Amino acid sequence: MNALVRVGNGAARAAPAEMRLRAGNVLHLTRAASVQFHQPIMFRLIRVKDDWTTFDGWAWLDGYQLDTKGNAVARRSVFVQWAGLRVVPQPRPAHSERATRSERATRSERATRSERDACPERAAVPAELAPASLGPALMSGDAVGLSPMRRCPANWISRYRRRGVDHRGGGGPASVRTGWDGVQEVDHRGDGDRLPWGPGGVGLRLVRDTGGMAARGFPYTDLKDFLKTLEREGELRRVSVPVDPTLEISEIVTRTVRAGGPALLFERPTRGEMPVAVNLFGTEKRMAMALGVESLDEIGNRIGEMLKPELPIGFSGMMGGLGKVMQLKSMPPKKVRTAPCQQVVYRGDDVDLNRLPGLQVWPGDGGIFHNFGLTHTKHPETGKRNLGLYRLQQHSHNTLGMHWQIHKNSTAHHAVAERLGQRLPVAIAIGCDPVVSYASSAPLPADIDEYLFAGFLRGERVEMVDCLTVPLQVPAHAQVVLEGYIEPGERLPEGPFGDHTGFYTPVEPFPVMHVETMTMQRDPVYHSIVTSKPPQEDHGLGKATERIFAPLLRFLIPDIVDYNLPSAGVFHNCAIVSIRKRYPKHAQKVMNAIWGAHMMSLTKLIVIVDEDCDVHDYQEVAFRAFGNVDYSRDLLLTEGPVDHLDHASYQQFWGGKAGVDATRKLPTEGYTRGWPEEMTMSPEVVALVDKRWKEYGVR
Ligand SMILES: Cc1cc2nc3c(=O)[nH]c(=O)nc-3n(C[C@H](O)[C@H](O)[C@H](O)COP(=O)(O)O)c2cc1C
Ligand SMILES: [Mn+2]
Repeated sequence: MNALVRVGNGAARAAPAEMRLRAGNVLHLTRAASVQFHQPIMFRLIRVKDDWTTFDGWAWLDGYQLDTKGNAVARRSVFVQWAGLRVVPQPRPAHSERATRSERATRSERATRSERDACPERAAVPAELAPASLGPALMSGDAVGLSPMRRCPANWISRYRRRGVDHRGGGGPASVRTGWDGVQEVDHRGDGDRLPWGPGGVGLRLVRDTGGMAARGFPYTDLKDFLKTLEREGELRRVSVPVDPTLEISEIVTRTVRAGGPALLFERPTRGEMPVAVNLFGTEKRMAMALGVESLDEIGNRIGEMLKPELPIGFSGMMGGLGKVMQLKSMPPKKVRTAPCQQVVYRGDDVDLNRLPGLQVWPGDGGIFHNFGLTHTKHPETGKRNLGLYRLQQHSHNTLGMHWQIHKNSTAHHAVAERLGQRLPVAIAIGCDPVVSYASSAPLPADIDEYLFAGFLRGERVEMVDCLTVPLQVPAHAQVVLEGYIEPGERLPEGPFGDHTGFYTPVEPFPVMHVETMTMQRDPVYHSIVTSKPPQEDHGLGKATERIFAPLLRFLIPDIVDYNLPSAGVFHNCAIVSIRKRYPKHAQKVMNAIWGAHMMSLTKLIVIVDEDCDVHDYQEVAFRAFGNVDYSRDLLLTEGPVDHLDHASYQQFWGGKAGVDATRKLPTEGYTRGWPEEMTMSPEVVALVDKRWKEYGVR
C-alpha cells in the first residue's frame, strides 16, 4: 500500500513520492483536497481504500478526524484529490525519549503492581498506545516490548522466546501481529534492554511495520478483504471455467473439503450474476484466520480470563457471564449513513432472486437454497434485534422460505408478530465479514446481541446501515442485502434439503419472506456453504463455537476440564466431557447440568471420562467408554428436547438421551472391588531405553 496506490478504475500506478502514505500519517485536509473541506480538518490515516473504485487523481481514505489536541473524534471515509493532500510531520510521542532513571523506576513499579492486579493491560499501556490512537509510528530498528495481550497472545510470545527471537536481533526474523494494547513500550533507536514488557513478554526489534493491516483493529472489513488474505496465504483457489450452481459446485466443494483443500471462488457460475465463494470455514486454520487469531482457543481464553475475577457464579452463570463480558469488553456496532452494500438498489418489479447464484446441493433438494444468508429480525414488542443463520429456500423470484427451527430466536420474534397480527420485517445480508458470518451461527441466548459479540471478537465496531425499506440495520459492508416482510399466518412447504445431519430433512411448512428491495455492492461476491454428512465445511464453525464457549461451559459447570463435540455427531448428537471427579455420582451431576445448559440441552449422548483422558483423542476415549463401563449401572437414560432435525426420535422435538459414565468408579458408588491399576513402565527403564535406543538398531 505504501509504494503503490491504486487509483482510477482498478489501475495501479505509482503515487507521487510525498503521497506514499502510511497508516498513522496525519493529513491536513483543506479545500485543495476537496471543496468539502472549506473548513480544513486534521485527519489520521488508517488506510487508503485502494479497493474502492474512483476517478483518476482521487482516492478514498479511511481514518479518524482529529480534534485540536490530536484526539480521534470520528471515524470517516473521505474522498480526496492526491494533489491536494499534505502530510503533517509529527513529533515523536513523549514516551519515545529514552526514559530517565526515575521514569524507569515508576514504570517497573507499575509493572509489578499490575502483575498483582492481574490486569496488566489497563495499568501498563501508555495512553499514546491505546487502540483508538492507532499507536505510535514505529520505525525500522525500534525495539518494541510486547506483553501477552489480546492480539499478542501468550502462546505466540512463548514461541518467539523458544526460537530465541529477541530485540537484540537473535533468532532470525519473525512476524508478529499485535494490537496496540499488546505493545508495552517502544524504544526508538535505543538498546531496548530496559523495556518493561513484563512477565511472559518479549522484546523484538522491528524490521518493518506491515502497514495498514497491522494498524487496523481487525484485518478484514468485508468478505473481499478476507478472500484477498486467503488468496495471499494460498488458502483460496479460483475456478475460472463455467460451473453449474446446481449440484456441480456441491460435488466440487465436497471433494475439496474431504481433501482438506482450500476455499473456492467460482468466478463464472452458470446461473446468477456474481461469483460464488464457498468453503471459507472448512478447516480449523481458516476458521482461526476468519476470526483473526492463530488458534481458536485464544478467544475462549480471552473470555475465560475475564470471567474469573469479575463475576459471581449464579444460576444463569454461563450466559449471564457472557452478557457481562460483552458489556465490559465489546464495541457496540456503529451506524453509518452510506454503505457499500447499497451501491446498487433494485426495488419492486426489479427484484429478482435469480440474480444470486443460489445452490442446489443435493439431487433430492426441493430447489435452490441460499445457505449463508444472515437473517435479521426484531422482537415486535421489545425491539431487541436478532441475527441468525438459517437456510433460505428460493420459492420464486421474490419469495423465500424461512427455515428457522423451533428453538431459535427469530422463531420467537415471528410468533410474537403473529400473535399481534403484524407483518414481521426481515433483512437478509449475504457475504458479510467473516466474524459477523460466524457470529450469526453462534448459540447466543436471546438477550445477547450478535453484533456486540462480533464487536468483541473483532475488537472493533461493526459498521451498520439502516435498511432502505424496513426498520432494521444490516452490516454496511455486506455484499448483498434483501429487505422484506413476513405476512402473519402465511406458510409454504419448505424442503426437502440435504442437511448436515447427512439426511434429507422432510418437507415442513415454514414462514415466507416477501422480498421488496434488493441492494448490493457494485461487484458483489455471493457467499454460500455446502452441507452434508460430516465431515463438511461447517466443521470449522462448530469447532469455533466449541472452543469459544469452553470457558463459559466450565464457568457454569466448574467440574468440566475439557469437552469435545465430535463433528461426526453433528455437534448436538454427542458430547465427550472430561471431569475432575471428586464425589460419588459426580459424572451424573455433570450430565444433568449439560442437559440443562442452553443449546447443549439438545445433546443426545454424553460420555464422561476422567480428567487424565484427552477428550480429543478418540482412541483413548473409546478405550475408556468401551472398557470402564458396567452398562447396568453406569448408563443414565433420560428424555428431553432434541434437535428440530433429529430423525431418530420417535416423534419430532423430543426423545431419549443417554449418559455414559466412563470414569473410574469409587467405593462410595458401590464399586467395592478396588479399581484396578493401569500399567505404566517404570521411569528408569524408559530412561534407559531412551538412552540405548540407537544401539538396538530397531528403527
Ligand atoms: C451452515 C449452517 C446452516 C444452518 N441452518 C440453519 C437452519 O436452516 N435453521 C436453523 O434454525 N438453524 C440453522 N443453523 C444453526 C443456527 O445458525 C444457529 O442455531 C444460530 O445460533 C441461530 O441463531 P439464533 O440463536 O439467534 O436463533 C445453521 C447453522 C449453520 C452453520
Ligand atoms: Mn440470537
